This record gives sequence, structure tokens and C-alpha cells, in this order.
Amino acid sequence: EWTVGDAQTWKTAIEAEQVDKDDVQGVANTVVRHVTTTLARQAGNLDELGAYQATALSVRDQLLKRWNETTSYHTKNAPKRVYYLSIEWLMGRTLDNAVLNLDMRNTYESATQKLGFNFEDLLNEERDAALGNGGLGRLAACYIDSMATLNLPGWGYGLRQLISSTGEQLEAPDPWLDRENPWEIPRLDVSYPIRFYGRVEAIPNSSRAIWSGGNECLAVAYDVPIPGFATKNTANLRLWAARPIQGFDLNSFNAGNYEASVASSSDAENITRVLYPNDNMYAGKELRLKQQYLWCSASLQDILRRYQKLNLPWDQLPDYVVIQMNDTHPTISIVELMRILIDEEEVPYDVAWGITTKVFAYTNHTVLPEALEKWPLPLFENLLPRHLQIIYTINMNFLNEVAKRFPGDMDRIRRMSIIEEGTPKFVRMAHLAIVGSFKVNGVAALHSQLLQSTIFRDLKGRDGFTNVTNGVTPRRWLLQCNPRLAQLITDTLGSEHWLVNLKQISQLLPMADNAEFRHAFREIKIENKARLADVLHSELGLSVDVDSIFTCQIKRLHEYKRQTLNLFGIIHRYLRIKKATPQERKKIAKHTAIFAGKAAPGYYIAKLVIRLIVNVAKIVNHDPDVGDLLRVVFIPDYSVSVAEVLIPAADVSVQISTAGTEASGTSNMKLGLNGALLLGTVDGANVEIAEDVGEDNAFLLGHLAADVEAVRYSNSYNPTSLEERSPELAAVFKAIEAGTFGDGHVYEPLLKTIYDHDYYLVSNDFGSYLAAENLVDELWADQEEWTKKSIRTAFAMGSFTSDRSVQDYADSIWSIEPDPVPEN
Ligand code: NTF
Repeated sequence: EWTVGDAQTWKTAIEAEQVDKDDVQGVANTVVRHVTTTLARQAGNLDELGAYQATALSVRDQLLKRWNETTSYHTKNAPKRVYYLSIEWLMGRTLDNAVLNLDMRNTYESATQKLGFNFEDLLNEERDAALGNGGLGRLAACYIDSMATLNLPGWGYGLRQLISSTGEQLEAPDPWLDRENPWEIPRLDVSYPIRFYGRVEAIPNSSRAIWSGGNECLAVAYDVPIPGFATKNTANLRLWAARPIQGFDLNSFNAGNYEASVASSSDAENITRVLYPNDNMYAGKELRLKQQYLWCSASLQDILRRYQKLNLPWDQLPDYVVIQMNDTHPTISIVELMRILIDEEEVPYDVAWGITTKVFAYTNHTVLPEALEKWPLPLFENLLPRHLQIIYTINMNFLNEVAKRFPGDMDRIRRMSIIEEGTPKFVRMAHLAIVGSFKVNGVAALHSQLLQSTIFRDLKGRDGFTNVTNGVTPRRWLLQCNPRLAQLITDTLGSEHWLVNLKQISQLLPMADNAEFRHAFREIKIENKARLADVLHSELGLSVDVDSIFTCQIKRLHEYKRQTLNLFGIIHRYLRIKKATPQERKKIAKHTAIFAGKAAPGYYIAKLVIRLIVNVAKIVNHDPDVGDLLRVVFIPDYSVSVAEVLIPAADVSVQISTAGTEASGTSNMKLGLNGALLLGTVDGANVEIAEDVGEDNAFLLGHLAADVEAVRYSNSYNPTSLEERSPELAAVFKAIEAGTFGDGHVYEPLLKTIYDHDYYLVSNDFGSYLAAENLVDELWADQEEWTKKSIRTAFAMGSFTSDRSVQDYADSIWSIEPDPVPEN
């Protein structure tokens, strides 16, 4: 096994680097070594940023040792691996999570303390890794945490975008990599060539072809080690960056043409420069398709190279490799595998197809038509000519089968085809993903059912579809963000085991009836609210009352998520307060309405909603008539680390999408786990959450998914006045139009969407929303009852851990087993 030098020398050297997890001095040694050597600084000129960097590098050393052990162990064992392909990875900060997973938080806290720094302050020096927009990207982050924790052999693959999400009001791009990122390891030796454009020559009497010419660049690997919780296993997240094949053209430089000498370099690097800022919205830009292809081609070349080291025939690939596609963004990898097998490895077409369709599985995350990817055929053909040919063949074979099963049903063939007819034609990526995958799943029970009964009705037999309800990691979303509640759980259960077996928290459900426990639970909530209040005060200069109900709607701005319903409810409340007699005022529950989330830069209506929230906040928060009855907060630059402060402080989880539109939602899970009561529609994972916590512990509202279509139809084709649909909403609109929150004309386009078609049923659900809020207020008056329901919510959330989701994938889709690295 040992390949270079003297094994004993290697072994002794590696052991000398080992630091015991309780060894404060040993940890301090490694931190100081990075201060003096890596950073070339000393105690005298070390600021908090430097101390953070040295600490992070020291933790990274620990992670890399485990990463190395995991990789060599898995290389030796060669288990079947899952590769999780996601174009977004919303990781957030790493330091705190890493020391918790390594069980070294106390040691690092003491060591940095002794070196003169406060560990909490160092944590705040870290920039969020925000390679994602919303739930889809954060889901990938939770899943890789669970894969590592469950000891499942698996890697993540993504893109290393230099500039991540855009700040909403300022639209300042976030060049998050302009500081050194201690958590990534550049692997300049791991790189693959990627071709774009060019021409295709058929090879006569074969299904092979030669694709040549066009532009070539390189995809270079950056690895991010992902520690499991309480295990040695450390997964890998491999991110690809585009680089030129030749960085610098010396001939142009010598000829005096400086621009041309670096042109190819910056052209290539532009491919992975930006993260597309849309959530649930397809943009259709060539650069995005380039990103997708570079990422998929590099990942496949990497996966196949690893497989080829086993010296096995191609038809055994599915015994060693399963690729999970996080939405349709990586769908081109199906075609890329076909291309490599057919053109480069000379595998016959049918054999290649048999292999490919045993390797891929596809997760759908949305039914919204505007989010479904379909590439204009001319654009696609120009960029990836050989891939289009292969798609034609896949489609022809697929439609032949359909025609055999449903002779003469041309309409069905048109609906099912991977190519959408029209001018131009389009390549429908979801259809391609379904045809090329052995399993397709939705992300919550209702969503998976809707996929089969509506948008993909025709496309796959029953056993090809399944459901895997989303989950969130309890390590970040409880242990890390709410340490006091985590400690209470551990103390009451007498062990930490619930952190890897979340079902166990259900044992605490009877504690809802224990007055002492309720007191402790409520104190923690109040402390968390006070912590948030401090942040709001110092960052936004805003005072909020910790005794008020904190309602939280924290998610991307989108019409279907209906921040409007919440906002109009606030205006309704404001008008009510303004009219109330002193007697009536006493009965009004105090609210702090918290919004956080970004709008895509080009999403006009979503930005108008932000504008109205901010202007309502300005008026309401400064109106002496309101006093402390109502505060409205919009938190800019929403991020994972902001969420970590908000979620433990929430009393109410606002989840009010139009029924049938939110595939799952995941903030509903995080908020529930931290004791926020669900105020929500019967949509996405709300359905399963309400089922588990019990409907009497949640506030459900609005039309049901099954009725939405009829109401929507009637809004469009048998329109009634807004006054008839909802007199309360009509009054709210009048106040806006009258200029109560600044120039009313500004909001006309927003209000018009609701006056006219009201596609998302805001007016139809407004009455029901207000009624649900009234129930919330009534319950709040009885704090003991409220706390009971809060406890029953938190401890009924045991199913919504990403460990359960990932285990579901492993059992029902991936067929992979845990392969724990032995503890010495
Ligand atoms: C999102 N989909 C859904 O809108 C959320 O309901 C869900 O919780 C997350 O995925 C994670 O499953 C998308 O972002 C996309 F891309 F599909 F539109």
C-alpha cells in the first residue's frame, strides 16, 4: 500500500500532527503555528480577522486528516458511492459547525481565549459561503452534512462561483472570495478539458461521432471537506472553476497586443464568475448552459476516472455509481455520460443507454411553469452540437415506445416529447431528466402526488416515481443556532444521541405538561428573542418588545410565497389599531412582524413588495398611536447566518404559499424544530408537519390545492370586485392608494395583479388568513397554553431531519450502505 519512502517515518510524522480533542495547549500550538508561518504575523499585530484565519486553518488541518483517512479507506473498499450534483450549495459559515462536529468546540473556545480572543467574535469574522439562492441550495448543504454523518460514501459536486448572491436593495454583488477562503483546497492537479461549440463528424456504420473544434477550457477542482457529526467520516464537496487552457498568449504579448494576450484567460474565467440569482425562475441564458455543461462534464470525467481505476467493464458502473440530480440543472450529464461511453469508450448505443438509465435519479423541486428549464434549440445546438444529436436519438427511441403503447395518440406524443414544437423549438430538460433516470422524486408528499397527477402525468410509470420529503440538519438548525435548547434536550434525555436520531426528541412530548419544563423552555425562547432584539437594535437601530409575538416569514420574495398576504394583514392590523378605543387597544396582541429574504434583481413585483414592506415599517414603527402594539422589520441581506439568529427567536412560522405551489419549504422545518407555531396553508411539507404536530397545535388557513384551479379560473373568467372577494383587503388597498405609506401610485402594478386575475388567490385567502391570526392572538393571551403547543411542535419534528431524508434516498433510490472509517 505504501508507495513512497519509509512507512514508519510517514506514520510517526502523521501521528505527531495529531491533536487530542481535549488538548487545549495542543490546539493553541496549531493555531499559533498558522499565525507565525502561514500568516507570517505575531501576537503584536494579530487582529480578529487574522486570529479567525489561523483558527480556521487549524480546524482545517483536523478536517483534512479525517478527509485523507476517509478517501484512502473508501479507495481501498471501493463501495458504491452516491454523487450529489447540485448547482447551488448554500453552506453558510463553517467554523462553528466544524468544531461542533469534531466535538472540539470547548477546546477551541478555551485555546482562543488563552490566546487573547473571544471565540464568538472570531466566528463573526467568517463570510458566509452563499453559493445558492434559497431552499434548493440550502437543502444540498443539509444533505451533505447528513451523508457524512451517516457514514454514507458520497461526494457533492458543484460550481465555484466567485460572485454569489446579490444584496436586494443595493444589488451589490457579493465577491465572497475576495478574502482567502480557508475551507477550500485548490487541486490544481485535478482538471479536465471542456469543449464548447465546434463541429461533429459522424463515423460511418457506427453510432459514434467525433466532436472537435470550437473552444476549449479547463475545469479545475477545489475541494471543501465536510465533517460528519461524531464520526471520522468526512465527505468531499468538489467545486469546479473554469480556467483557460493556455493562460497567457506570449505571442500576442510580444507583438504588443496586451488585450489579446490575456483575452482567453478572462473569457474562460468568466464562465464560473457569477451565481445566477434567480430562485424558482428560469433565465435561459447561454452562459448558464455553459456553467451547467462545464460542471457536469468535469464531474462525470472525474467520476469515470475513479471508476476506471477499478478495471471493471462498463456495464458494472451502476453497481458503483449513482448520481442524484438536484433539480434539472445537471440533466445534461445524462447526455454527457452517453457521449463519453459511445464516442470515447466505443460502447454500443443500447448498452450505453442501459448503463446510463441505471445511474441517474432526478429530484424535482417545483411545479411552477416559469421555473422549468427549456433551452431554445438553436442556442443548444450551437453550444453542444453532439449532445443535441444524442438527445434526438434518445427522444426517437422514447417516442417509438410511447407510440407502441398508445397507437395513434399524437397529442400524447406531442405532450411527452423531449423536444417542444414551435418556433423556435425547445429542449425540455425535465422530460429528458425523467426519461434518463431510474427514479424521479418530489420533495414532499403533496408535491410528489401533484407531479404524478399534473405536470408529469404521462411521463413515467408508477414505480418510477417516489417521494422523499425534505429535511434539515439538526446540527446546524438546533445544536449550533440554539445551543440552550439543545442543552435542555440533552439534559432532559440524558444523552446527546438525539442529534443523530432526531426521532428521540418525541420522548420529550409529555414535558409539555410539566410546568417546570415549560418555564425553562419559555426562558430559552425569551433569551433568543432578546439576542435578536439586540442585533436589530445595533444593526438597524430598531427597538422591539421581546414580549410581543415574533412572526417570521423568511424566504425568497416570490408572488407564490405571498409575502403580500402577511403584509396586507399587517396593514389591516395597523388600521384596526388606529381606529381602536383605549378599551379595545388593551385586547390587541402585540406583534413584531419579521420579514427577511431577497428578490431576484429582475423581479419587478417582488421588489415592489420589499418597497412596500419597508415603507409600511417606516410609518408603523414611528406612529405614536401604535405605541408598542406593532413593529414591522425587514432584514436586508438575508443569509444562512442571519437565519441562525432569527429562527430560534420566532414564535410563529409564516408559511402561506398558495396551496399547490410550494414544493416543500424547509424554513417551516427549522422554525418548527425551534418551537415556532405553524401559521400556514395546506401546502408542501406543511401538510406533513401539521399531521405530526397535530392540527390543534397549528393554524391552518386558505383554500386547498384541489380547489385552487377552480377559484383561479373564476378570478379570471367570472371576475367579481375586490370588495366582494374580500372587503377587508379592499380597505387595505384604499389605504395604500390614499398614500398612507408614501405615493400610492408606485404600488399600482402590485395591486393590479390582485385586482385583476389574482393568480395566487391573495384576496380569496385573506379572510381566512385574518381569522387564523386572530386564533394566534387569542392563544398568545394564555402563555402556558402557548408554550405547551410550542413544545408539542418542536418535539414532534423528529421526521424532518435531513438524516431521515438521506436515509430514505440511500434505501429507496441509491441502494448504498454506510461505510464508516474505523476509529483507529
Ligand atoms: C425549491 N425549488 C422549492 O420551491 C421549495 O419549496 C423546496 O423546499 C426547495 O426547492 C428544496 O426542495 C427550487 O428552488 C426550484 F429550483 F426548483 F425552483
